[in-house]
Amino acid sequence: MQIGTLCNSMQIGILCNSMQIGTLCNSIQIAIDCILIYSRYEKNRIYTYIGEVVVSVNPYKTVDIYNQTYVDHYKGREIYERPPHIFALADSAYKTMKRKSRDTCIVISGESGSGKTEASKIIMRYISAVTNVSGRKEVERVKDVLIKSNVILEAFGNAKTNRNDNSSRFGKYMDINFDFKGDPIGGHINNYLLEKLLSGSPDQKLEEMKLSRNPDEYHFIRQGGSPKCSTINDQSDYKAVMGAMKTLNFAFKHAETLWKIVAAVLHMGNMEYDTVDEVHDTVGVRDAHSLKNLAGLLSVGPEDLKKALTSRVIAAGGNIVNKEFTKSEAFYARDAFAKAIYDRMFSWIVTRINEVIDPKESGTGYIGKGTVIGVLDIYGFEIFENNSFEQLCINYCNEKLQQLFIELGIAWVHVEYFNNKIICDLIEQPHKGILAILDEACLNVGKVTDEMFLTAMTQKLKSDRFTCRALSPADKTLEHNRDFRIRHYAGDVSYSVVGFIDKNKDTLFQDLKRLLYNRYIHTTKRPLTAGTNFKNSIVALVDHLATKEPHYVRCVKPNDIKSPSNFDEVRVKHQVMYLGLLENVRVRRAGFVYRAKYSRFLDRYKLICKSTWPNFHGNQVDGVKLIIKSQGFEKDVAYGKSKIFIRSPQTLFSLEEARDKYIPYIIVFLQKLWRGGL
Ligand code: AOV
Ligand code: MG
Repeated sequence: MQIGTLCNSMQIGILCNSMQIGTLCNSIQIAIDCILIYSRYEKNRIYTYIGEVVVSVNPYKTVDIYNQTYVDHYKGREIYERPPHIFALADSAYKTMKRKSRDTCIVISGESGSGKTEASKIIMRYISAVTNVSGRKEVERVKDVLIKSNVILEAFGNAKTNRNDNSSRFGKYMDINFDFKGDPIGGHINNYLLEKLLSGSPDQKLEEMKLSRNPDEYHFIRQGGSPKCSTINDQSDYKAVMGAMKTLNFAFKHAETLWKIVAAVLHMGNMEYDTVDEVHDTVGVRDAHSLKNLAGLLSVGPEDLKKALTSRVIAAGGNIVNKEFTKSEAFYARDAFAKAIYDRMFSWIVTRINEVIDPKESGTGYIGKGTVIGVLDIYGFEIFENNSFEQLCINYCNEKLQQLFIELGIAWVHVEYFNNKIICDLIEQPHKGILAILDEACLNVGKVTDEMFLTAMTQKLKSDRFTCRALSPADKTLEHNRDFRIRHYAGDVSYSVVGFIDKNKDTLFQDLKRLLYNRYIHTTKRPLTAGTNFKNSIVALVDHLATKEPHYVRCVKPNDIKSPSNFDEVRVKHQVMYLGLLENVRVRRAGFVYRAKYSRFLDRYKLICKSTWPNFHGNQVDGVKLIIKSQGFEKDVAYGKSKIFIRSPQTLFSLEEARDKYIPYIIVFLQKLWRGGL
């Protein structure tokens, strides 16, 4: 606490002093935040408040802090009344939603393996534990379905990676809908950017699917290097998934189809090609047997499949001709095809789950959507040794979220902060931004190389946040004619353009589509690129979040060795920086724990002040000022354009208490009014 006070004054210092002192103070602030996080982590206290944000450090061990005693401890309490805990944040989001009938959301970010998905599950379980006190059967069913839907999504959407044994390869946003009593009645899921797969099913299934138990036999699984994983029990997980599918009413034949598709994708990865014509560099499928297997799983003819995998139909000079693939084209088509099948399957699963959890289907009889708590579990900022298109998308998404965080927090008060908008514009602006330039490069299939795209960016982008040039001859972070660098809020990131065009195009060759859909698709409309699709979904997400009252969880990974007893200070410092906690600190220095629109504040507290009760006819700000004055809190508030800001939680508690005190009188007042006594 003392350190905090010391730094308060330092932090204020940097806002008015020179940049250099600012940078120095930034690192002092980061160091102090790290000390604070560490001193709690050391005592097994994995949660810390930094400003309004809950920082969660992955304990990499079971900590017994989520049982019923803890639930009771946090249920219905004000956030600052109890030690920092994710339950306090979940309860705060829930209370706001219930008390104020306001939609709220919880944004969870952090790097891979930092504990985001676990945090989102803990929040879901907490909400499940504190709702449905009257024990309605339909509500219990809704809760069960919501929790089980997660099991299915994880089964198909998670994979073992170097950094996390159970890594979500998709970003997930889930709305939970509540009725007026505050009980869950359904939900809705959106997913963003899915990557790849791994699975574990019993022998009989494998036999049917013509699959082997040894994961090393599959090219796609082998890619990861280490498919076996001590922390994951495939057999029991498989049972849990099948159980979850049953709860969600997946028809048996649908579940079968899903496993078939997984099998097909694995088989597809094993497809090999031999050169059949050296001169024209054309290929044939090496193994007729696996081709037959795959055709069987996809329910298409082997000959048709072979044709689609080794050639494609193109329009040339008004004629339709069959053009054979070169070997590299064939491999590319194979992988694109497998990826697209998997991606579509995952989208199908999400659609199906959404049908089941739709509030209209809940059986609770509740009409409408009620109020909502949204939970966002999304990858945080990524800086690797080699950064590519995926990192650009992820980092762009984080810039957008950070911008929203800043806008919702301090739009009205002057605090010097990193302006994310400049970077968002650099990436997303129509016609001028990086994604637009990339889309343009993708229009000329086969003619524009990644390197030409890089040149186009250099010519068109005029921003000091973007460069293709190394800082000095000694600067090895930027390879000439291959890399570009962006100055993100969280730091500088160099991206390699290799593969950008292919990844952005991400289109399935038309013949493969035709084969699967069994009909001709008219190709007049160009499909949207991966980058544009991602941008559109993130813009929609941010717009959606902006309508809600936000709560933030920032997850921190204490070390890279999944150890429960190792706190790597350098790694944690980086994360404190990337997670935007510093900006959050600046918002905190401005120092307000609560904000509300004038109209809302007036409605809620007008009853505690004689001059505003029962109706105040003047300007809303004046009404709010009268209420504040009547309680003597003038020094603890600030007035923004459309909102009032309150500095300390105590003020808020006192306002609430006063309100509770007056409510019985109001009821008597209203009763008299109804009886005509007034
Ligand atoms: P992520 O969601 O942030 O990574 P997870 O939530 O999957 O990370 O956490 C990774 C692993 O850390 C889990 O499987 C647990 O073993 C452990 N863990 C995390 N939080 C806790 C906790 N509160 N208590 C106990 N163990 C925990 V990624 O999806 O890879 O971005 O892509
Ligand atoms: Mg995850």
